Order: sequence, then structure tokens, then C-alpha cells
Amino acid sequence: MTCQRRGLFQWVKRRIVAVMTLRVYRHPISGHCHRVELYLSLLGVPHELIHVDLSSGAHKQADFLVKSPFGQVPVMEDGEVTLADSIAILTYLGERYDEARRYWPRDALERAKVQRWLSVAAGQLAYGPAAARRAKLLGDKLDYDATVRISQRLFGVMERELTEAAFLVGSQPTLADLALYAYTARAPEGDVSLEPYPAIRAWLGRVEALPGFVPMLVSRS
Ligand SMILES: N[C@@H](CCC(=O)N[C@@H](CS)C(=O)NCC(=O)O)C(=O)O
Repeated sequence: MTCQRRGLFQWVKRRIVAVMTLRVYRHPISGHCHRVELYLSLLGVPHELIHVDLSSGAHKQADFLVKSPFGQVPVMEDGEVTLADSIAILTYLGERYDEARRYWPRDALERAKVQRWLSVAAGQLAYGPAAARRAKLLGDKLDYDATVRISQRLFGVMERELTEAAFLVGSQPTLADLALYAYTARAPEGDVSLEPYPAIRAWLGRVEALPGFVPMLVSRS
């Protein structure tokens, strides 16, 4: 190959890689976004983070609603694929990029156990610690006492299960741990204390020790 043709080949290759780079539309204080960023980082998948300015309402503009009909982050673009919803994105990444299935088990029962916690991430975690934090950080008008009750019930269950096992589904980390991590770690930002839960605090440390771990921004100390 001549120098000129080799140069052209490299240029085309760089353009293809640039166009193909996986993109995540996100906001740095969102635990929903963090779980996606964490998985990509643990897997070592190159990606670009695109800041969505929630405070100016960028997520409710027509161009963003095409990507995310509910006007929420995160959204992932991977080549031709556009996908909203953190849990949908996690499972997509599990199928597409987690070739060794380190975090998204192949075994049907193991995967169902992970799914049980993904439902909790969209349920009690969202209505408990994530909502309490929104109330304290952003002044969302909601029943704060109810969010604290939901958080304490959730953390009670997690504490019991994490006393029995190192991670939420047995001895190895899975998507369950990645999905539950951020809003649990930042629960104190919603004035929900983790002091009564030593097993949860030890588990947070184990997640943080995973090679490739990335933290979520601390919003309030
Ligand atoms: N089910 C969605 C929920 C995502 C979500 O609640 N995103 C928040 C940021 S943490 C958001 O975009 N809120 C803006 C809004 O709902 O208007 C997911 O799992 O991704």
C-alpha cells in the first residue's frame, strides 16, 4: 500500500470509529446515569459522555424527546441503536459487550435474581433514597417522610441479604450491584443515614474496589 493510500485508510478508519463511538446523554448527579457509566467503565467500553442541561430543560426539547420520549436521561446511542432507560441500557450492554457475562449471568435463575434487583432499582430505590435526595438537593415537592420510610425498609432488606453474601446476588458482583450502588451511596445527601447498616457500607466498599470503578459526583457533604 502506498503512503497516500495508507493515510486515507487510517483517516477512514478514524472517521468510522468516531461515528461508531457509543454515546451516553447524561447528567452528573443522576444515579440512573451513573449505573450506565459505571458498567461501561468496568467493561472498558470506549464511550463519550454528553452533558444534558436538565436545569435549562434541554431534556424536554423536541430533538431530545425523539431520543427519549419521557424526556429523561440517560439515553444511549450505539451506532444505529438509540435507547432510553437505564435498566434497558444495562441489559443491552450486558448482551452486547459483556462477552464473559461477568455482570449479566447466562444462567436463567441467576439472571432472574439480578432482574429482581433491577425491579427494586426502578421501584423502592427510586421512590426511597433517590426521591429523598431529590427532595433535599432540588427541593422537589413530595412526601419526604414516605421516601424515608421506603428507604429504611429497602435498606433493612439489603442489610439482611448483604450479611449473607458479599454482593446482592451471591459472591460475585452483577448488574444488581451496579444498579443499586449510586443512590445507596448517596442516600445521606437525602438525609437518610447509612450508619445503621454496616453490611451495606462494607458492600459499597466492595463495589468501589472493582477495577474500573468510577464514582458519582458528591453533591452535598
Ligand atoms: N426509568 C428511567 C428513569 C430516569 C430518570 O428518572 N432520570 C431523571 C434523572 S435521574 C430525569 O431525567 N429526570 C427528568 C424528568 O423526569 O423530567 C431510567 O431508569 O433511566
